[in-house]
Amino acid sequence: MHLNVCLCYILQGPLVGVNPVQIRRMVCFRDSSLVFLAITLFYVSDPCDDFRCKRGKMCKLDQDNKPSCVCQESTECPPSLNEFDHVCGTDNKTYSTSCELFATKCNLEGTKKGHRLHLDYTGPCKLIPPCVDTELVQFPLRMRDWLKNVLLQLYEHDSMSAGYLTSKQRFRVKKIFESERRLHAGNHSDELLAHDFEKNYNMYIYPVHWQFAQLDQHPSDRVLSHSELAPLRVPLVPMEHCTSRFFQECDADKDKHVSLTEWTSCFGIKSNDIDVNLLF
Ligand SMILES: [Ca+2]
Ligand SMILES: [Ca+2]
Repeated sequence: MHLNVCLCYILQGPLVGVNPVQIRRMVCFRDSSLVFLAITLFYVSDPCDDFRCKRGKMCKLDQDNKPSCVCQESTECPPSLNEFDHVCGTDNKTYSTSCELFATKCNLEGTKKGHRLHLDYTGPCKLIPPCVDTELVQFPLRMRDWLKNVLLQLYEHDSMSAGYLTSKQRFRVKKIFESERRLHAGNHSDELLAHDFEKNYNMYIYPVHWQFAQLDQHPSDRVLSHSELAPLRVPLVPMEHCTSRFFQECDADKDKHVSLTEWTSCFGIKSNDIDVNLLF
């Protein structure tokens, strides 16, 4: 009878929705006036819980309860909340969400179209003016200055509540922070930025290495893949129309990856100043 009460509770009560495999043991007992149900739940960890799939794929259990990654259907993606969720693909097509784009790419796996499809930039597709040679030369001037300022901001933030930079990183940024010769954040002319790079060259070496290390995480192999570059490139493209061309040309040997040597050279860092120790 008690078992019936328990089952009834599970079917009708607050445990509806609990996966039955999670319920290992039920103990039902009665005291003088009330029926108490004590249900011990052992949450059997779902094999998919710690199983990582790349974007566009999701974990599914096969017949033997083993996890594997399968392509997500774009119709299963959460709907976009607003137009800020829209992304533009390299096929120049606007997708409602990045989930839709990666699901589409996954379902095209093995085809040329799928291989070529990447997330180009955030927001709906728009006309991006071509980047001419003179503009391309100016791009790293601003980018270098921006990297330096991002690091300085993190340093200042860390002075109030630590967390963004490691002690090694803090030590390196401290030198830049304390230099009175540094160009302070702001909109500077390209001439001034070029002059500052020449005058304060040493100050720019670490920020360029730091950004590379931030991106080189999947895997950390001293080359940046298209998807590793994405966190930097994707939000930048709609604002800086030379972004795509800059990173394309950074890949000097055209192997579709940007090596540390290619990266530092793009930012005007001399080969003698490439230092892998700065990546840690
Ligand atoms: Ca990498
Ligand atoms: Ca390359």
